Amino acid sequence: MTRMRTVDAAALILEKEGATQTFGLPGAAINPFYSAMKKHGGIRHVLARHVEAASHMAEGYTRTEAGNIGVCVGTSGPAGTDMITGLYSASADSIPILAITGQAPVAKLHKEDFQAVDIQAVAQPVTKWAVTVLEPAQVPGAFQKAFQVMRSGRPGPVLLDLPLDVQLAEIEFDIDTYEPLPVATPAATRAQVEHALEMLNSAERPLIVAGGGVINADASDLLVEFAETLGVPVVPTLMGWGTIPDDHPLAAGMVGLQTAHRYGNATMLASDFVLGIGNRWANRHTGGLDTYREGRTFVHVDVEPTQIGRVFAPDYGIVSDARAALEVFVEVAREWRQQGRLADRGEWSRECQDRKAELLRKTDFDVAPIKPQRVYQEMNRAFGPDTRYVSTIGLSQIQAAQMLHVYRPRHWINAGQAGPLGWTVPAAIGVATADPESTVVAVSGDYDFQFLVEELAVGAQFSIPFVHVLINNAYLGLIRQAQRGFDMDYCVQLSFDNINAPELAGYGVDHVKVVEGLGCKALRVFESEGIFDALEQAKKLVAEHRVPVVVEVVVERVTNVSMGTEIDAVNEFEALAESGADAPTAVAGRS
Ligand SMILES: Cc1ncc(C[n+]2csc(CCOP(=O)(O)OP(=O)(O)O)c2C)c(N)n1
Ligand SMILES: [Mg+2]
Repeated sequence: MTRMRTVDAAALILEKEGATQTFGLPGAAINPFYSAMKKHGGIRHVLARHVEAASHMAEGYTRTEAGNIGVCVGTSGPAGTDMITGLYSASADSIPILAITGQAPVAKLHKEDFQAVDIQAVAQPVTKWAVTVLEPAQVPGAFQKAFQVMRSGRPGPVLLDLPLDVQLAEIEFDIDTYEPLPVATPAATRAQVEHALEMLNSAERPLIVAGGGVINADASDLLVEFAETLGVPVVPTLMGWGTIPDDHPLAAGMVGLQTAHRYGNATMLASDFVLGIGNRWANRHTGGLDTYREGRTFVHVDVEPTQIGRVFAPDYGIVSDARAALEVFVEVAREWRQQGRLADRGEWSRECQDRKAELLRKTDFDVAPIKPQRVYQEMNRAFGPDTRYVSTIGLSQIQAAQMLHVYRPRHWINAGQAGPLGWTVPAAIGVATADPESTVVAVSGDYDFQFLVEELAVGAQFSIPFVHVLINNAYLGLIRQAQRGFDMDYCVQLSFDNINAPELAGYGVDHVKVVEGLGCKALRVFESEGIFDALEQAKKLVAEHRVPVVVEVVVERVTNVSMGTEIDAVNEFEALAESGADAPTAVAGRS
């Protein structure tokens, strides 16, 4: 046993648990923890410019590699409250991040001390566990439990709040014999898997819906193997996108009201059976449940027991980690194939492929001002299958999901449920911190970009390289489109005549100047022909300068994007592809 401050024990535990990348900013109440990080020497720290951003950076970092846990650190009071959006986002998307906050001394907690807020209570609904640690000797146990909680069952964030005197107190602690606590991983039994497979086998047009739980469990390879063994098409959810490569013959497209493919929805509507694994029947995926469920049998596999039946009662439910379930699904499916017990799915999967080749949206527009669809077409050309895309919300994110292609798990990193504006820049910083060698490409609308734009300086300061494609329509585009139902265009304009930049012709903010002022590189494009060259140039600038490089594409002000309230009633506002030439970067037909 060694006598040390609790914060020194905490730093040693972070190292032993493998969580050595922090994002945050100091304040008086968290300085002891910062002194422990300095003394330890092995905990890396990226200094954010806003605490909310630090929490999104931690989430981006976690989501990039299996096993990663990003840590965000802040002082007492407003730092913790600034992190709440990040904790909500991580919690909603089942992503473990550890938030560490400073706090007023224990004896001052009820005295309205400076920056003393009950962050434990505030954070509780948006974490798996939030606690103000009142006893110094409980600090090691609190950290140990935090990692167990974050990794067990449905993963999610934890907040540890450390009063100043608790941080400074000395305890006896032995890191050499410290062991991470066991992580609970419920596993499907063979009987459960056989029952589910019997149901699937007796269906005529079955689908597998693969959710983010498959990616969290690092089980994408098993999912693809399972689908291939059965010959059954796969619909990835927005959180599961990348589980199966878009150009795989069994990739059937995404389903939903917004971030969906025409062929994905048509295939769902044609199906008679759905096996959902690690998904949560999100309302933007299902739309109206009557339409989604009609004529279909459902099996739901989820790691969290209370998720089964939360949105609707499936015909059969299995509580299991996705990897644990898929191991048994693959084993039984292989046996059944050998025994000739599996139904032949050739015709059904060919039908799905035909829809994938035919039901396309047009991207090959060549007009001025630029139509945003063209931007995604050029991105498909410029960025390869190893690209990690990062996006959040807005028309730009919706069209990105409709038109880009994703080939690998953890290569579409999107705030799926919470969709907090401003998430993209800091999340991309977290992703590029975790994986500085692959191409990281952020996609934002102008408003999302402006929310936490100051974080670009963090990218410049710490040499964090990524390309940021900024689709500028000078509008809160998604909300403008939503306001059509109210017959109004109210408080959604971002346009103004910028007295310093008349060349922007009323588009308002001069993003190029802002970006350059923050120490990054920026390119601006007004014409379709220039998009591809700008993206290529951005890749070169990223390689040369190792900083964020923004490609601002000034697009038409108003583009109404395909969406609806039912999966059989998605409104198509724009021209559809009539031949392959209209959608030259669609993946159908490549397989
Ligand atoms: C914190 C927060 N406030 C409000 C919203 C609602 N919202 C969703 S998209 C959007 C506008 C996005 O505009 P922009 O980023 O320019 O994207 P566009 O739709 O124009 O492509 C708003 C206000 C939100 N998601 N998050
Ligand atoms: Mg916009």
